[in-house]
Amino acid sequence: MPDASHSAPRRLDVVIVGGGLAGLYAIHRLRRLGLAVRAYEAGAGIGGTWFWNRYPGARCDVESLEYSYSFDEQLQQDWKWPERYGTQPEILKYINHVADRFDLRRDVQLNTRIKSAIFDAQANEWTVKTGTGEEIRARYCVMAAGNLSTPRVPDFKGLGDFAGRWYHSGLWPHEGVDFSGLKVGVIGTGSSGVQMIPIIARQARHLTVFQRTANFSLPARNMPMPADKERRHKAEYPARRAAAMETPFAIGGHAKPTRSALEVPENERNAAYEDKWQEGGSISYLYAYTDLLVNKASNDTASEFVRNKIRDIVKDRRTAELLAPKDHPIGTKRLCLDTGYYETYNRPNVSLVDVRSDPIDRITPDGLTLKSGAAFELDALVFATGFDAMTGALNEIDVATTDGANLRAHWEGGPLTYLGVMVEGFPNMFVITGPGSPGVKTQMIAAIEQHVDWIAGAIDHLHSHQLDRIEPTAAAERAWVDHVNKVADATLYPLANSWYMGANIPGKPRVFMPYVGGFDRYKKHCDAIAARGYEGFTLSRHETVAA
Ligand code: NA7
Repeated sequence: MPDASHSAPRRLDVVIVGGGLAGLYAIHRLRRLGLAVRAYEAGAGIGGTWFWNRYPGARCDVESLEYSYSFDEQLQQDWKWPERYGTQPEILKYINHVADRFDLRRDVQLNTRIKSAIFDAQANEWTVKTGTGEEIRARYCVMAAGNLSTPRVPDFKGLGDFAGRWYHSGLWPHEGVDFSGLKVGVIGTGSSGVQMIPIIARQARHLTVFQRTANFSLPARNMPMPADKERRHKAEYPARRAAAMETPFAIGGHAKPTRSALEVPENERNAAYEDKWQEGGSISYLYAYTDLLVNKASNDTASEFVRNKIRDIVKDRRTAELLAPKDHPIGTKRLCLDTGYYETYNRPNVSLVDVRSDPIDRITPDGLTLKSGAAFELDALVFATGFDAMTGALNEIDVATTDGANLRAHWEGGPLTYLGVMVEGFPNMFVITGPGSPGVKTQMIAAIEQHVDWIAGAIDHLHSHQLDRIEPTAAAERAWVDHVNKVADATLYPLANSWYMGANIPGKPRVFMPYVGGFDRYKKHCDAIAARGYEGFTLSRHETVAA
């Protein structure tokens, strides 16, 4: 790597951290304001999540006709999704196509990790430094660093001594991994584990799954894209996108529920769940009734239906009971979508080990041992153990100001933001789908477009009013955080120990991070705030000092 520490700093209007779906759209949208922009991406390629997560079976859990950019009608008409749900290679191909089509690559710098971002209050500009010492100065800083981009390998003793190969789902080798003939261990049964386990099971000599928490999973019912479905969807694309904006998950095509699960007789309710189970997809299931995410008794009916499905599918009684989640209501952790997940446990070469009752004690040269002393011989070990979600990427960067603010300190008790988009004390820094935003609870690309469009609107407003600084007030930030908590507390979400809560990272503050009041409500609120002249923000003009 060249040492760029002595060259003159590059000057931009907007420095963007991250070259995934959010960073790329930010380049496109902010360029249209005539701004000089550039994105810095740690990976050797663009695509963020879809660049890194190359584990077997990696696939989006939102249907591909929905999970795509909406900003260009011709793009959405031209692109052909071969399957109901996009695979990782297919989505990465799409992202690369978008980058070429809109000439985005000239403003992306790859293999560049941002180490610090310091706001100079006097000069009214951000100075961002890369891992090689390169310096970039810009009026605005857009953090598009991702919510699930800081892979986490638990701090197990002895990992350095393991004689086999080990992998993390989010850092998967580009050349792939051949597990043929190997004794493989997978730790973790979240979305990544649930997607990879059926595929690894077909390759491995033996697969041992180490499960701490059983997760609910529904059949994806993936299939080749039906031509008539694609035709119908594309004929109505703009209207469908607009309709999605009016839903809580920013996903269209599902009839709005009208009744509580408890208003319906049991046989009728189970028939409705059966229809959703056969249809496949998580939104459809959780949208069966109005109150599945707010009323425990209603949720119990939906949870029990899936537990019974697991008991029907998995032949070994003990394994079935271990796989049937009982410690959280369905939907309060990310609901997984699978292809043959539960069926995999009927294979003779697959075994399930409960590491909740008997936790992993240490990794050994030839496998791992549990606290009880039980030992497992393994040739390869896969960590599907998730990410330091939502705050991990920003906490890895030294974000501070010359006025003495420091983001890690500001977020010590849990992340504080206004609208999930800005942070008090950090002027002109925008976060895409950060904590306090509904992003991770929605069709992410819709949320990304909404956030970036809102930010573009705010910058445009500043410029047209001869202003150059925007920052939320402490009161507005406090009120938003309180609102996010209040909304979450009225739901069942806090009942689960999830990454939404920071519960997967030992020592991380337990704060419910996403806004779960619905994308529709959030978007209207953001629009109203802008229409009222950016209520809750201080907008000002600063005499800039030439550097
Ligand atoms: P997740 O959903 O965070 O899942 C991680 C899994 O790893 C989960 O089952 C964890 O159990 C398990 N885990 C984590 N640490 C340990 C230790 N120390 N011992 C045993 N098991 C452990 O990550 P994914 O990558 O699957 O999915 C992330 C998101 O990507 C997903 O929500 C979608 O939005 C796409 P736990 O539940 O914490 O007990």
